[in-house]
Amino acid sequence: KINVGDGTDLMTMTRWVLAQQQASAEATGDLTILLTAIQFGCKYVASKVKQAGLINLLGLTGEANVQGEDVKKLDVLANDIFRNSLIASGKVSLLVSEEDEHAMVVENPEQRGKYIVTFDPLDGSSNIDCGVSIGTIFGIFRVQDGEEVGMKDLIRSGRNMVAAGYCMYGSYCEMILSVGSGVNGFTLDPAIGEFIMTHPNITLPPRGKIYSVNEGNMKYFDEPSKNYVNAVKNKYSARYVGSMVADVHRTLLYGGIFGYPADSKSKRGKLRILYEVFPMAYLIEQAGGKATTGTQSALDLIPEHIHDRSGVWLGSKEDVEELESFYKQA
Ligand code: AHM
Ligand code: MG
Repeated sequence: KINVGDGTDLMTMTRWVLAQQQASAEATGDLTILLTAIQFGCKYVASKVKQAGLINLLGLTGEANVQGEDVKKLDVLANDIFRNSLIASGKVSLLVSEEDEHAMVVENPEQRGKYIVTFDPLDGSSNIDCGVSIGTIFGIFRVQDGEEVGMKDLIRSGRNMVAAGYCMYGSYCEMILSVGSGVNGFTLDPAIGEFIMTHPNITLPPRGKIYSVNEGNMKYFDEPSKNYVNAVKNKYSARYVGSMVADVHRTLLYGGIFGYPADSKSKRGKLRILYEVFPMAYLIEQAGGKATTGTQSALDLIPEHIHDRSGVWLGSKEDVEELESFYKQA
C-alpha cells in the first residue's frame, strides 16, 4: 500500500514521469509530452468504452449520429483518437497500429519527433460487445540517430524499446507503464481525470498458481505446449479472459503464466509482435518475469513485417522456465 497522506499530495503519472526525466542527464521532456498524449487517448477511450453499452443498446452503432456522420465502431474510434493525439504531440515520427495496414510516417516534417509508437488501440475484440475488460497496448522506440525514419526502424528486436505499457478498461481503468526502470501502475481517478500511482514497483512472484491459455485450441498445440498444459492443469487454477491486457494484468499482479502458443492452425501464433508481444514481454521482464516463444526470448524476436505474429508464453520466471524445459526436451 502506498501512503497518500491526507490525499493532497498525490503521485500522478505525469508527475512521476517528469521526476524520472529530471533525474536523467539527457532527458528533454519529450517522453513526458508523448506519454501525456497517450494518457489523454486512454482517458478519452475509457469514457467511450463506458458509454459503449448504451450506444449498443440504443442501436446506434453503424447508424448516423446527429451530425449525419456514421457512428464509429469502438476500435476504429480508439484508433482515430490515438493517432490524432500522438501526431499532435509533435514527438512521434512513425506510427504502427493494429488497425492500419501500413505504418504511417507523420506527414508534416515539422510535426515529427524522435519517437516511434506501435499500438493496438483496442485489444480484445471478442470482448468489446459484451462489456468484458479490453485495453490499449503500446510500445515506444526511438528513431535511430541521424537517419530518415522508415521500415528499418521497425525491423529491430524488442530490446530497442525505451518504454511500453497498456491501459486496461475494466472494473476500473488502470495504466501500467515501464520506462525501463521497473513497472508501475496508475489508476484513473475519474473525478479529477488523472492517473494516480496505486501499484508502485510491480514485481512478479517467482512462481504463481494460475495458468491462462485458450484450452479450446489444445488439439492444435505442438507437443511441448500440450505436455506443459497437461502438467500444469493438475496443480494450478485456470483463468482465461481472452483479452491479452486483462490476462497479462492478472499475471503481473498475481503471478502465474499466460500463453498464446503458435499452433497448427495459426502457424506463427495469433498475437502480433510489434504491438502485443513486445510491449507485454518488456513489462513482464521489467517486473522480474520472463517471456518466451518456447525456444527464444520473446524480446529477441525481429519482425520482418509490421503485423508479424509470434507464439508467446509469459509470466513468473520459474513457471516460464518450466514451460521452456518442455521445449528443451523435445
Ligand atoms: P484482437 O487483436 O483481435 O483483439 O486479438 C487479440 C486477442 C488478445 O487480446 C487475446 O489474448 C487473444 O486475442 C485471444 O484469442 P482467442 O479468442 O483465440 O483465445
Ligand atoms: Mg489486438
